[in-house]
Amino acid sequence: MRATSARETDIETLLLARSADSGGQADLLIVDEDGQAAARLKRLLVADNRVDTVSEPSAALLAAVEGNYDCVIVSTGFSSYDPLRLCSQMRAIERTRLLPVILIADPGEAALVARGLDLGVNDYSMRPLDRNELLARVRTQVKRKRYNDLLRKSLSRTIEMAVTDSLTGLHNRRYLDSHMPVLFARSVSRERPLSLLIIDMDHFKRINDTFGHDAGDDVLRDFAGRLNRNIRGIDLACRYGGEEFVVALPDTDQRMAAIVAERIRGTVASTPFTIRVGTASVDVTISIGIASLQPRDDSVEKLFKRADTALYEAKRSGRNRVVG
Ligand code: GH3
Ligand code: MG
Ligand code: MG
Ligand code: MG
Repeated sequence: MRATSARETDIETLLLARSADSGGQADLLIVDEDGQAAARLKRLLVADNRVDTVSEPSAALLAAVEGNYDCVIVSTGFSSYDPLRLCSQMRAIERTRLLPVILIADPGEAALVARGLDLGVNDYSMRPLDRNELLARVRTQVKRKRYNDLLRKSLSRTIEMAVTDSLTGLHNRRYLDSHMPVLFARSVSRERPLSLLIIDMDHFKRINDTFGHDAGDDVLRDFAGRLNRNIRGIDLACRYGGEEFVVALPDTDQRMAAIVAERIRGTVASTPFTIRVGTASVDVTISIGIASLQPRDDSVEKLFKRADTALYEAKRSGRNRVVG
């Protein structure tokens, strides 16, 4: 993978910050038991933001979870409810874990505010409220939240790229290697079957040599599509390298795996592959080796080894077949 220079990272961060900045109006949720106080607070904020108000703490939690708010502003004025409970509940729920909370408190409530900050409240404002100060505090929290959202999105894209094969969109070997031990351990502990298919294209060199490398790539992409259409959502298909693919089939014994493998082999052999060279299409076949978890298996490697031996046997005995 290409190394990213410090300068590029700086520029990326700058772009991120700018796009986080350009949000315009923010979506705010005011939580205040006192309807009139909530309306006053809303008037302070509404010129620059979209503002909803809610008076019940339980309704507030629901709104925070289900709404798409940038910041929640909680008044300490509840008579029958600890406003900090709402804050800790929000911190305990994944959807609202990082949602900014600003506390609106009375000057005598310093201890409550301190406890709130300990519980994950992000900021506070004391009554009587100053409009400009409050707006500045809200803006800061909204900006920080949007920036973090963007960073998280960009990070998950990076992670996804690291485990995806860019040619076919299937998982790559790195992903399979990290997940096979998990599937293996789960199958062993639940005493459930697990099967593995190793698939290798037959005489793939000939396809490259005859039609060119781009045509070979077309075949690999087309094959990935056919593979995906013939397995379940819980199956794990990956391009293991070159023109070799591996499929892990949880909850699938050897007999069922053979049926799946035969279906995949058939879908390749029965329909020629379209390639970009003229209007040409090319006949492709694959060989598949199968192995299924056995009681004496103590590692993923043993399973791989048996599937590999079966694949070798499929090649040796004439290709375009399933062995195992
Ligand atoms: P067989 O497996 O049936 O024994 O024959 P084969 O010709 O497929 O054998 P081998 O595994 O030795 O060759 C695989 C070829 O696949 C060699 C390589 O040039 C080609 N190949 C590997 N990766 C890619 C790729 O990403 N794109 C293309 N177009 N070709 C690839
Ligand atoms: Mg080979
Ligand atoms: Mg091959
Ligand atoms: Mg090969």
